[in-house]
Amino acid sequence: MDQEKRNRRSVDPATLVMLARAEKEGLETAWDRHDRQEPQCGFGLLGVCCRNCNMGPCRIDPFGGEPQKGVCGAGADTIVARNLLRAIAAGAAAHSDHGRDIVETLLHAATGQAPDYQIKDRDKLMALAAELSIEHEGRSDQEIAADIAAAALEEFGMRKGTLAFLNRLPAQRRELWSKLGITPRGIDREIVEVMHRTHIGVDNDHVNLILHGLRTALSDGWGGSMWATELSDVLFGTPRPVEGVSNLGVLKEDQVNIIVHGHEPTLSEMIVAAARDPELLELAQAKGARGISISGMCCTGNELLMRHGVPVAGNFLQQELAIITGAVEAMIVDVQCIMPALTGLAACYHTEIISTSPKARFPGAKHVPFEEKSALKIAKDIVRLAVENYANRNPERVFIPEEKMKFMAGFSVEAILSALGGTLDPLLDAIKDGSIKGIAAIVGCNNPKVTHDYGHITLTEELIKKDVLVVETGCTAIASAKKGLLLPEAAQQAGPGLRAVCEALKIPPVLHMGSCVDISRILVVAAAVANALGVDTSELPLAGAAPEWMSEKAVSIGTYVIGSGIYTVLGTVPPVLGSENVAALLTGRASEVIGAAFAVESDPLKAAALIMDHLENKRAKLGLP
Ligand code: BF8
Repeated sequence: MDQEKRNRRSVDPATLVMLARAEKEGLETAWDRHDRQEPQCGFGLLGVCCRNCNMGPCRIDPFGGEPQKGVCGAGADTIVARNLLRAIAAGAAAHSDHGRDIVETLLHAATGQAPDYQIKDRDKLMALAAELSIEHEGRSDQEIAADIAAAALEEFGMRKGTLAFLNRLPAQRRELWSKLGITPRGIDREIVEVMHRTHIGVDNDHVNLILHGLRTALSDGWGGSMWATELSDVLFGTPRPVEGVSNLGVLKEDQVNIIVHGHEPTLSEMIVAAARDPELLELAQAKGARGISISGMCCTGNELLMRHGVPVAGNFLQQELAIITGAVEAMIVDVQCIMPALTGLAACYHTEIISTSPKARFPGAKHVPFEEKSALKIAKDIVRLAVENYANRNPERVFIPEEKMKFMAGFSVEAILSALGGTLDPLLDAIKDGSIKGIAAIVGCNNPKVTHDYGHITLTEELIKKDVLVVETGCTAIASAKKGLLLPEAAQQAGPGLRAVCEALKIPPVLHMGSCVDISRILVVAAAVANALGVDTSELPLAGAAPEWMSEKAVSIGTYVIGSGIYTVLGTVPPVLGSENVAALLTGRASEVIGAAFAVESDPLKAAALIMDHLENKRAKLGLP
């Protein structure tokens, strides 16, 4: 492949070096497989293909020719809306099922069935108890935690009222949802109802369908994801500012390298503890390694770096490249965003892919079932497997790129408040006087359809230059970490207002707020700012963006962000253009209905301009300079 074509694949130097290496070794990556999919199916891209019953598959001619209806009579509006809803349901399910697992871990920890887990943040436990009106006087932490877990579990299946965390929202927003009939009820219930409504012959009205899509996504953002975040903090500690190192250069030539990849912190926290075990460290030395090095990938990486400063090896599109370094003894995976291609690639090296979740088996991987009741023991067994595998490494095939970059992460809501001196006032004052023009949340994945990390970094740099405070999660935050944007020194690249605020508070202009479920932290900040100013979230100078999104989780996220009143710019096109009505609703009329809409803009510089226009518009309406 010529250099120019390769350079269009990524802006990350470590990735480019490893792509050249992959080519030299004759190994394929997601980029190659994407090229082989071209041209991608036009019906699929437009969302006009329906496979919801066996009279089909049906598709609609997007150019107005025949057919214009599926066998059942469903037209493009119905089909596109139904497909969108199913993507929202899958995304909400992924986040919320992760949330449920964390709730169960807390319950088991509280009832003595998961002895390796403790309550690490008692203050948060007590704050949640107070918020949920759970009695805490004279009761043990375990009793309180068990009640909180029970209250959380209640929200998944059989809720008669609505979600507890909606109380965090301004009254205006809750009233609007109630008026529109989109106040989420049980988390599972909304997801099930998507599957019901999108079955043949149920809901055919695209507006009615999309309203339910909003309700389902809101049950993720203000339910499943928020529970995942809150209770992970209780169990593993609420993040505080912490330093770490990012990119593939964190892998160690002379140590056992273990990568933890996936999403749930339950196992990875134990792996980090197991890697400190003196007996395993001794075994590593006996095998000729200088130590055991743990690094993270994707959102497991984010969970660990937020709480422990564990190095992060890369974001979504770098998972295959990590294996191509030839220096990884084990990649331990749980759920979500783990490419099925990994096992085939690992077979070309000594790397063991170790799957751990009953929900996610990978043919070709070694499966070590993870159980909370013997978490640390299982984690030690897995680490031992990796250590023993060090002897199988072929030093001649080891190729670790040099690139690595320091970062500062750990900006939970609590950490942000503490950096501000315990109150939101300094932030509100900076927004009011215009030193900070607004806040942009940039989140989401990588996608080989667009240049890896280019959208994330370009949009982030452009916005901080214009005095917008940027908060990030997921693969976006890892992109910024690799580029050095998560360092306090990056404030030098910011506009004068933001720079002064960051320098006074000694914080970076881009705050890493965690994994993708932690976008719930961003919702909490948005609600708190709205409450402090006495306005609805939709009136604030806030914006969201997902420049390189690809997963169904991102569809749910985007939907709950606009449902929460926050304008959102997508960098890759969602498969809705086959219905003019659905596209117009999502990018236009939604603003009148819920106070926010999507925009689609693949050029991050133009996306930045859209966001600046939006922020200026909101500021003007609030009478701010
Ligand atoms: O949940 S940003 S590629 S890793 S889906 Fe996946 Fe997308 Fe990365 Fe985290 Ni989020």
